[in-house]
This record gives sequence, C-alpha cells and structure tokens, in this order.
Amino acid sequence: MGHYKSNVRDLEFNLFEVFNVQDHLGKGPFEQSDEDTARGVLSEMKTLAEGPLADSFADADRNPPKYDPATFSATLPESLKKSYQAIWDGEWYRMFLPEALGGFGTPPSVAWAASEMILGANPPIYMYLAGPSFATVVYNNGTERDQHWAQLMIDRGWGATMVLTEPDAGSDVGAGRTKAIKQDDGSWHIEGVKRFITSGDQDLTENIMHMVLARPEGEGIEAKAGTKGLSLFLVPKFHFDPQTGELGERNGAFVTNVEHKMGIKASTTCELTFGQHGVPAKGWLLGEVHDGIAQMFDVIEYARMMVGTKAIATLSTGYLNALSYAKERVQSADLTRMTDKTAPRVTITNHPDVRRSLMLQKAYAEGLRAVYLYTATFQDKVMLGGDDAKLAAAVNDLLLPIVKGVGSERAYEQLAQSLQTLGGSGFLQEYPIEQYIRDSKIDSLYEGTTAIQSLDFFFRKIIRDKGQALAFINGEIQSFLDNEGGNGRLKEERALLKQGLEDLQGMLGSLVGFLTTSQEDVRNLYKVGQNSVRLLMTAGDVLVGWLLLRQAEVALQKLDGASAKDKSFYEGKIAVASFFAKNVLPELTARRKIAESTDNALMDIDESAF
Ligand code: ST9
Ligand code: FAD
Repeated sequence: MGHYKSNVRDLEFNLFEVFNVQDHLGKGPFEQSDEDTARGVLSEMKTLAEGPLADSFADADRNPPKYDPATFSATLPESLKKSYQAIWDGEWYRMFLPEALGGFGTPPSVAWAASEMILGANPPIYMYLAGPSFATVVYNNGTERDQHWAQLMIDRGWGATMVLTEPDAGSDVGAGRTKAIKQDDGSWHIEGVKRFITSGDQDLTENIMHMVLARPEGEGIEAKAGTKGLSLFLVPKFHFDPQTGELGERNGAFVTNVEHKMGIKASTTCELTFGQHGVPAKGWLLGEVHDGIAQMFDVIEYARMMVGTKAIATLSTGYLNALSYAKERVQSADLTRMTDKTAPRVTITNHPDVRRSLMLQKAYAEGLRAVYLYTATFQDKVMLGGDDAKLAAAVNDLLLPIVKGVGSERAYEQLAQSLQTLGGSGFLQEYPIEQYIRDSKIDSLYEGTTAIQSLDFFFRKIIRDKGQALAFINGEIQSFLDNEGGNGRLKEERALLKQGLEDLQGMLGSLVGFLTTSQEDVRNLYKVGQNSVRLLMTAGDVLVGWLLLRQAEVALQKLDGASAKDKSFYEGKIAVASFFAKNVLPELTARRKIAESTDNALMDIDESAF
C-alpha cells in the first residue's frame, strides 16, 4: 500500500448528494459531462493517485532535485519524472482547459475534486503541471499572437511559472524593482532578480514560459508606484519560432539558485536572474496592455484555490492514516478499568482522548473539503453564465481566502494531531505524516500569508463588496436554520450554529465599527489588524459547522434502507456534525468577546519590550 489514502466516497457524497452538481452537468459549457463520466473521472484518478503518483512521494523528498550552477539548471529525480509522465500522458490537465484550447468540458467542482487526489498524493507534480492552466490565462488576456502561443504552450507541453516575489517584495508585491526596458523590435529586456520561484527550472519539459511582473520603462510609458505600475511579460526559457514553437537560442533568464527547504523538496524553488549573464532576457508584454497585477491575479486566484485544496487534501490523508493506525494499535486498558492491572489492553480508538482528536481531525478534513467544493460550485455557476454569474463570482471571491487561509492553518494544526495519534511512531519517516507536516507548512505562507488572506477577506471581499456576497452566504445559513429539517434531530446543534453565526456577526460588527471610527482616530485601524485573522478563522468555523450540519441532514434522510457500509458512512456524518457543533462552535463566543474588547495596548508596547 502506498502512503496516500483517498476518500472518493466523501467526494461523491458532496458532489452528488449535497451540492447536486449533476443538475447542471450536460448543460452549456458542461455539455460533454454527465454524472457517470464525473464518477468515472474520480475513480480513474483514485487509481492513478494511490499508485503511480504516490509512488515517488517519499523518494523525491529523500532525493530532491539537484542544482548545477555551471549550467544554471535543475534536474529532478527519475521517480518523480515517471509520476509526472503518468499524469501528463493521461491528459488530465485538460480538465481545467476551455473548449477552445482542447478542454474536456469538466465543471470546476469535478475538476477540483479530482485535483484533491493529485494534491494529496504528490503535490509537486501538480505544480509542475501548471503550463496548460497558465496558458489559459495567457489565452484569456492575450492578443491573437499570445493566443497562438498559449496553444503552443499546451501542444508542446511546456512548463510555466508565476514570477512576482523579489528579495524586498514578498507580501508587498508593489515594492518590486525588476524593470522591463522597451526595445525597437516590440520586445522588452527584463532586468532584475526574482526569488522563491516555483518550478523555475526542471528537466521535465522542453521549455518553460515565465510569467513575470516587471516595471516598464520607455518613451511614453507613465511610471506608477506600487502594483498598478507593474506589467506582465511572457519570458521563455528558450526562444522559439513564433509560428511552430520550434526551440531557438537560450534566453537570458537564468536560475541562479535552488533553495534547500523544510518541505515540498521535490518542487524546485528558484532564484531567477534576468539579463545579468551577458544575454538579454527578452520578454513580450501580455495582451499589449499595462495591466500586470490584474492579469496576474487571474493566475493567483487559481493558485490560491490550489493551495487551500492541497492543504485540505493532505489533512484528509493524514487523518485516514492516523485512523487506520489507531484501529490496529493496542495500548493500555480501557479508562473504566484503569486500576485493574490485569484488564485486557484495548485498541487506542477506545481512549476518549484519541477519539476526541480523531473526530476533530475528521471534522476539519471533511468540513473543509465541503468548503472548497462548495466554493467550486460557484465557479461552475460563473461558467454557466446567466443572471447568477456576477453574484457567483463575488461569492467565489469571498470564499477563496477561507479556502486558502483557513484550509492551510487548520490543516497544519490538525496534521500535528494526526501525528500525535501515532505516538512516537508518528515521528518516524516510516510513516508519511512527518512529511505531510513538512510539506503542508508552506500552504499558510505562499500565495499570500494568512495575514494577507485575512486583510483581503475583510477589506476587499467584505467592505469593498459592500457585504453583498457575505449577505448571500448569511442568507443561505439563515434559511438552513429556519427550516426545521433533520426529523427533529440536531435541534441542539442548530441552536449552537445559530449562536456561532451571531458571534461571527458580532465580531464583524466590531471590526466595521473600528474601521468607521478610524476616520476620527486612524489608529483604530490597528484594532482591525489585530482581529482580522481571528475573523477569518471564525468565518471558517461557521462555514465548516454549517456544511457539516447540511451533510448530516442529508445523511439522516438517507439512513433508512442504506447498505451496511453506507449506514456507517451516514452515521459518521451525523456524529461529526454534532461533535463539531458541541465542541468547537461554543468557542466562538469567547473569540467575539476578545474582539469586542480590543484596545490598542498591544500597539503601544515599545519594540524593546518584546
Ligand atoms: C506564489 C506561488 O507564492 C506559490 C506556488 C505556485 C504554484 C503554481 C502552480 C499552480 C498550479 C497549477 C496546476 C494546474 C494543474 C492542473 C492539472 C489538473 C489535473 N483578487 O489591494 P490593492 C489586484 S506566487 C483579485 O491596492 P496593493 C486588483 O487588480 C506569489 N484581484 O493591492 C487590484 O486593483 P483594484 C504570491 C486582486 O496594496 C490590484 O491588485 N504572492 C485581489 O497594491 C491592487 O490591489 C502573493 O500572493 C484579489 N483578491 O498590493 C502576494 N487583490 O483594486 C500577497 C488585489 O483596482 N500579497 N487585486 O481592483 C497580496 O496579495 C497583497 O495584498 C497585494 C497588495 C500585493 C495585492
Ligand atoms: P514577508 O512579506 O516579509 O512577510 C513576513 C511576515 O510578515 C509574514 O508573517 C506576513 O504575514 C507578515 N506581514 C507582511 N506584511 C504584512 C501586512 N501588511 N499585514 C500583516 N502582516 C504582514 N513567489 C512567486 O512570485 N512565485 C512563486 O512561484 C513562489 N513560490 C514560492 C515557493 C516557496 C517554497 C516559498 C517559500 C515562497 C514562494 N513564493 C513565490 C514567495 C511567496 O509568495 C512569499 O514568500 C510570500 O508571499 C510571503 O512573502 P515573504 O516571504 O517576503 O514574507
């Protein structure tokens, strides 16, 4: 058995029993899909993920990519290349492509469900697969020339990167200094150093298209400070024939270092130096417009969803590994017979504390899976178009920082609990959990740290949106509370969810108050900053609590006449929803009180006192 444990039953439960995505399969852009093909996608992906993809997970961690400074190149372990080839040959990347670029017409909800399995089995492989998805952004934002290049990127299987970060510009992308100097032939020469670039070099693909943010210079170009002064350039590793894609000379974008790091070692993290080794780094302006940050956010939104799904996928396999260990491991007597030294020893699933921890792991693994899949259903709605599309886009935007920020924080925290379930064995490399923890720590850092997600959530997705998307979600939860489903069961849990929702609303009210009064005292903004992550995490808990209860309601309806296996599955859904409502949601009241009573004492402390 490989390390990866998928959960197709839960994926299918979400898609077809809770969110009913089959209702929009076969329609519009999803004309080619139906429920059978969607189930087929998941079943084939399970086989691939648990087998050929998972195979290189540990080997590529222990034998990571090598960097050769003489040739400025990185080479990957053979085991990883084999896994990559398996997924590339299956053309799975087409799941996310539009029809015009050879897509399968798969709805995002199904594509993300399948992605979860790749990301749980071997996340670096997914990142090396970025070429076709990034080509879609080139296609959507590009001129006819760029659109042809996008097709070349896909047909020739090129890799791709997103290149924003610089040594002095991480969260603050607008501080970037890399420049682009206009040339007479219509190209641009890029000069500067970028760092931490994922997949910046590899020996999987014949070429790599770097998508680079840089500050344009030249006659008639207005210099603007911050992110709004950045443009997006297509900078290939090798020049190519613009018609056929045939490779030419090496371009002057060189990888000058590959980082040594805590986790995801198989994914190369590169320093990329432009135009400083005697060869100009030539780039082409995407779409011939200076709108780099907005164009790059098309990539970022996709990547933030990917990072959250990656974290949640890892938590799920971490939990399932911990569960199977706990069912086998015999240690200590039952607590009720603790004084009887001759009492039989029991499996650790009998100990209340192990049960508590496993149920919490299950709650976040399955609750957060429901959150990312719920989010993906709004991506389906955007693609379906129609009157709902604008609101659906706003709801997707609102939920993205929760998928990314809450997904990554809770996954890392709960993976520590998965390891704890194995006792000392969890610390060994014989089991996958230590690597899961190392590999998932990055998820709360890249694509915008959790603090950045929380500021995005409050200032952009709630305040700037005038609370419209938030009002929609609030309405959905409220109507769930108002309708007396669940055959009279789950009454107490509904009351706890109601209280949780009120606590979230109260906390949000406090933050809006701080923001409003900042017009008189600007330092009140610090009170927002002290609470923004708390707000994000609380919104995440309310969503998890609600979606688990929605699932429990479906499970209650399906219990009668269910097979023995399904019966256990549905009972598990009811149990986990009830556990989360009773054990986590009451904590929200304390968090609300903390937010309400925030002062600025923290900000008054002299730095030397820390
Ligand atoms: C990174 C990469 O970390 C990590 C790994 C990548 C792996 C890639 C692989 C991907 C996988 C693909 C695989 C596919 C395989 C498929 C196969 C399947 C089988 N939403 O607020 P302002 C825009 S990369 C949308 O004033 P500041 C907007 O245009 C590095 N747009 O910002 C706005 O203008 P306006 C990641 C947004 O104060 C403009 O920005 N780095 C949003 O100037 C200015 O907005 C980061 O993420 C949004 N949420 O700058 C940086 N927000 O207002 C984190 C802004 O007019 N830092 N815009 O609309 C931030 O996000 C900062 O908040 C900041 C602040 C830079 C935006
Ligand atoms: P900083 O921005 O210096 O942040 C340090 C701390 O300060 C963080 O805790 C942060 O939350 C906090 N902080 C900063 N500003 C604020 C604020 N305004 N409010 C509150 N707190 C704040 N970048 C790319 O462009 N392309 C890639 O492919 C890519 N891949 C990466 C792969 C790896 C393995 C790593 C480690 C990084 C990668 N990055 C990539 C860079 C990544 O996106 C940045 O590391 C990230 O955006 C944070 O920037 P920073 O590291 O400079 O931290």
